[in-house]
Amino acid sequence: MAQWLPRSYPPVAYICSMENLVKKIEDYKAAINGFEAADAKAVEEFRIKWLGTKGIVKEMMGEMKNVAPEHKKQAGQLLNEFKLFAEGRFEAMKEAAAGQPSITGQQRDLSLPGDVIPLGSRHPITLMRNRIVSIFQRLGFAVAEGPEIEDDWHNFGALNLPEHHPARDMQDTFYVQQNPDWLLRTHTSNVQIREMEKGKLPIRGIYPGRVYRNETVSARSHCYFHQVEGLYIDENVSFADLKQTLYFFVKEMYGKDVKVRFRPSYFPFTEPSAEMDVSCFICGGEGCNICKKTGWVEILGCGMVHPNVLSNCGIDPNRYTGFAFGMGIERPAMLKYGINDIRLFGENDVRFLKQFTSAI
Ligand code: 2NL
Repeated sequence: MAQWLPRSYPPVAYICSMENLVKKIEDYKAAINGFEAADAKAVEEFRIKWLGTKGIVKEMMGEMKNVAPEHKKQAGQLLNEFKLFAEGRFEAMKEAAAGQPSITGQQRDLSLPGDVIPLGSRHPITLMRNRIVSIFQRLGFAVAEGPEIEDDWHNFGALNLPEHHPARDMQDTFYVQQNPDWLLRTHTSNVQIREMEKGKLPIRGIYPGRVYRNETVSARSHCYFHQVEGLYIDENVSFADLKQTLYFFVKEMYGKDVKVRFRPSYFPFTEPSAEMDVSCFICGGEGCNICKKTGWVEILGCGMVHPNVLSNCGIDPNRYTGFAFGMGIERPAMLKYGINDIRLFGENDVRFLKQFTSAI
């Protein structure tokens, strides 16, 4: 064979220019980036199309023979990079399809904002309860809670309610069918009785909670509602202490210009007993629908703890005296927030509840 002939014959046509290769890889990358795998089947199809034995990456590798020798190194690097890119996308899709988000996937935008977690809001009854309770806490009253299912003694007997008091009637109280001694408490006084029975004096406490009465449900009354009661027992506690404590409460709650009056009243568990009114904070005492044109709104009942109640709890009434009071939460909450139907409190309707997001 003649020595002068070229080493290969016929001469190789280097048909794949670098320009074409770069352009081709760019187009393929764009196609891969635009591809979204809906499910595992689509991921597998992606693998076969791009990474399979007859896939595009293999085919591109085959193109190497058409690249001029002086460009082979650069082309090899480009193709290798492209292969890694396609493999990376495939791995990310596989993980995503398996329900595991890939944090290594190059296509994931980690700067995107997270999912919004909707914030709840406090219930208007909770807002009003906290408001009342925190005023008494500042005077040194300690918060305590107790059971909503109670026995007859802690709800009625210890509170000096005679055997045939109308409040004990089935008409007014929910009894537990399996045990006639058990009932749903009708006030939070059961908590005070339990505190007094512990025998640790003095006692200065505030007792919020849910109570139950067998009432027909309407816009104005419900079969369950909320109360705050208070109790202060020590040596030498007088009616003057009761008045000053409640004056302070009213000024903090309704403002310093509000007037206060006490009316004599009757409760079996206090003697003497009174009801406390404040000058109407809606009309300022002029007379409106809320105060029924009287200029006064009743806000709580109170009195000196009956000596029988103290002895019932093992406290010596000759040494100790005390005062107690009780108020509802629903009515002041309705007046403050402009709520005209008591049933709204218990319906758990988000359209109602979310209106209190920024209320205090
Ligand atoms: C009202 C009136 C009141 C009490 C509750 C009480 C508790 C014990 C002893 C004595 Cl353990 N008294 N509580 C006293 C007077 C009135 O509530 O109108 N509540 C909504």
